[in-house]
Amino acid sequence: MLNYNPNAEDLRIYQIIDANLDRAREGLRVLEDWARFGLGKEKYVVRIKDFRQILGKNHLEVYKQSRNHIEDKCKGLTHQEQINRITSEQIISSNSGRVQEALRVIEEYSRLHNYELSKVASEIRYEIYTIEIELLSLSERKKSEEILKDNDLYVITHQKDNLLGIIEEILIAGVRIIQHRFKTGTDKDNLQEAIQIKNLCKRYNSLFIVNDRLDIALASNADGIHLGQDDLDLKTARKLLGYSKIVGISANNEIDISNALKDGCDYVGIGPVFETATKKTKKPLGIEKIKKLTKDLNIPWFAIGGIKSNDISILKKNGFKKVALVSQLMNSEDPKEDAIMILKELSHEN
Ligand code: TZP
Ligand code: MG
Repeated sequence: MLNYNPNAEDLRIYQIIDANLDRAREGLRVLEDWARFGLGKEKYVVRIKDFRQILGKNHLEVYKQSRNHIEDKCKGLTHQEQINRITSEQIISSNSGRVQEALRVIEEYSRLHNYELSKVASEIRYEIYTIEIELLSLSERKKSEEILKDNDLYVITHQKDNLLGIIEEILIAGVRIIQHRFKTGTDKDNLQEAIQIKNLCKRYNSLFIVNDRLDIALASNADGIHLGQDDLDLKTARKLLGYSKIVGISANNEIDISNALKDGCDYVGIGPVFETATKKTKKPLGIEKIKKLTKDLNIPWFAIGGIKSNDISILKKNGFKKVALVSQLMNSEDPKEDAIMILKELSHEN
């Protein structure tokens, strides 16, 4: 039972609870502000705010009063780790940890005299374990979304002998989105190659996306997957990949695009714009049709199919801002110089 006329031992316990309620609420506020300003995720803001308010209601006067009785000799102590914290991920992790620890302390010390508070602390602690993972995943995805938004050239691989060398040249040129696409070969070899490309992309702060194969995407820790209409459906892919990865969809008509948007895809590839030997069976859509399809599209979209360097200016004149290329760069004599030139063309105001 709560003692409104606390003795020295009660006061020590109440002081622990007082300090940890403050600690938990401060940590929650840090998480809430990241969910709000960093991620724009209202769902998490509402949940975290609710936890802060529950803890606030349980922050009784007797707990607050206890801090006047005993001096805290460790006030103001900091740890080197606090000074080293720089990235938003580190801030989320350390503050989730802070909330979890504080709630555990409250849970233990209030169990005997305030069972209700102990129970609430335990319930919120469990929720924070999940929220921490989800906020971290969403932050990772947000970074990928920004790369997709800020970059206009998306390069897709072809199976080649010197693929790693070509990709590195393209990355050196400044391309920040690479999709690994393979239709033959053993899973073992394809996975090994995917891991090597992933490592290269990481070195150049670039997105690494795997075509078709969710297992290879997962095993190579790709940043996302690209799926066609006959591949695994978007919802299943999202469920298996989690919140941290991006999912791109190939679409060539209104229905595919609206389904992809409804299911929450991160970008779309639309085409073929022109005839292409890379996908011989697909009939080209042409520029006008793609203009119609993308009129109201408000997620990143990449025109794909048969695009050569000298098509970029006409595509730009028609409002196409982003393109995806396979053969133009994979079969180039000088992939680095070609990529630099295409990037320059894409960046021209039009
Ligand atoms: N999807 C639509 S067209 C296409 C894909 C994968 C192939 C594009 O290749 P290329 O060589 O750039 O025409
Ligand atoms: Mg496919």
